[in-house]
Amino acid sequence: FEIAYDPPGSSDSLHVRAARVLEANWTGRATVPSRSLYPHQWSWDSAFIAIGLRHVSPLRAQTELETLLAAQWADGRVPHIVFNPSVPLDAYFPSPDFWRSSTAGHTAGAPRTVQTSGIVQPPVHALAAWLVHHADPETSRSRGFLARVYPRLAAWHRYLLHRRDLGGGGLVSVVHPWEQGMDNSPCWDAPLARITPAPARSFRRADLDHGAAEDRPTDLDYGRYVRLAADYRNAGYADGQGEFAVEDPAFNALLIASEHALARIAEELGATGTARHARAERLTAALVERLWDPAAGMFLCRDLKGGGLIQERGVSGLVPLLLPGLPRDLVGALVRTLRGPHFSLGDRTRLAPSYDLLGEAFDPHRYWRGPAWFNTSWLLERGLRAHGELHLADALRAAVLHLADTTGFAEYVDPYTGEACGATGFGWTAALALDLHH
Ligand code: 9WN
Repeated sequence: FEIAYDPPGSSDSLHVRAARVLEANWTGRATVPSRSLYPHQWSWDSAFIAIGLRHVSPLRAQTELETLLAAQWADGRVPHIVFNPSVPLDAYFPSPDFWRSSTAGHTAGAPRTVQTSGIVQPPVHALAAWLVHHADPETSRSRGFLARVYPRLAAWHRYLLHRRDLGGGGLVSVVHPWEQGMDNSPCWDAPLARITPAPARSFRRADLDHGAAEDRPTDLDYGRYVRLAADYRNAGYADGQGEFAVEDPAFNALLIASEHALARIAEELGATGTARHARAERLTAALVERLWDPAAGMFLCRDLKGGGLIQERGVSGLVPLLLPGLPRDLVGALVRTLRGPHFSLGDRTRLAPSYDLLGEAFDPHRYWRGPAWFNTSWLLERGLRAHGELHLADALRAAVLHLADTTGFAEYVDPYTGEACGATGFGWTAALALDLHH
């Protein structure tokens, strides 16, 4: 008889095509986001990739996270890039000779055997470790996976909570737009405007060898990224001295979700998770207190240097929907905002745009200034489902699967047309489509 559906594993299914991307991007110890644009290991990419990879190879998913955590600094920070020594220096900018982790990062405890960047990315890792464990608890237990990663994840959270509470209100700050992961979001325009850009001739962008200039950040953005990173490096990667400090809703929401996951990991290891759950709850209260904007009906970023909430609507302000412990009325408001004119999910867009459709800076092709990304859609899908918004969650899931597959697993897409932008064969697009396919 005819098989009327497409089960995971059938020869030309999405499962197979997505798994092929992850296979092609696998280096033996980790998965690169893109063979062309991003030929090293990235921190939050690896966490998202592990979440999908667990359906193909739980062991590889565990290795992915362990490789990243092996590059952790003694102060607890998990670097945003772990460099692959066999990739030529000019393949990606900024390269290891810019970050100089083993010398400039000496005091902060950078590892000696691997080269890394000195900034961080959103802490999706404990959440990923917990989900990876669940895919195959037997292999995980036999390898002592959770016991191995737990102390490193705990030190990572400790670093963020102790060294990065720059506002003193309990939330974590990012000190560079690359740390938050949505590099050129209009949310950063105001805090970045105060930064004197490094001269364009002082560095060479490798991204323009692979990506269309109109899909990427501008040279002026890059000048400021370089200035901020160089200042941080020149201060020995010591925290609390830089000119840029922003409390971001997605970064903090991911920390909260990961703190809950870490509590569950502790419980699985026979300890108590009570203190961690309580901490996650306190962080949730701080998130609401410091970043919720009732008029916008969503969370906003707080600029610690310029003072106050940044009046730009980025998708990051919807990501806290992920938290099961969010007050009911805020959940309702977030869902209304997601469906309303600024994001128009299910109406004019099928995946949430990265930035306000009505915002002055909106650009449907330029990176984080409007295009829709698959990681944020995955986070919103999880959140909608957790809060019982099944109709919206189902539609978003279907859109992720369809657009990931038909674009060749694009890095991001035009939120109106679904046209592919950036790289194809992109790691987290393949991984998160795989996860939602299961
Ligand atoms: C800088 C790897 C990374 C993602 C980020 C995305 C982009 C890097 C870049 O690529 O940033 O870290 O060179 O533009 O913005 O979210 O982790 O995929």
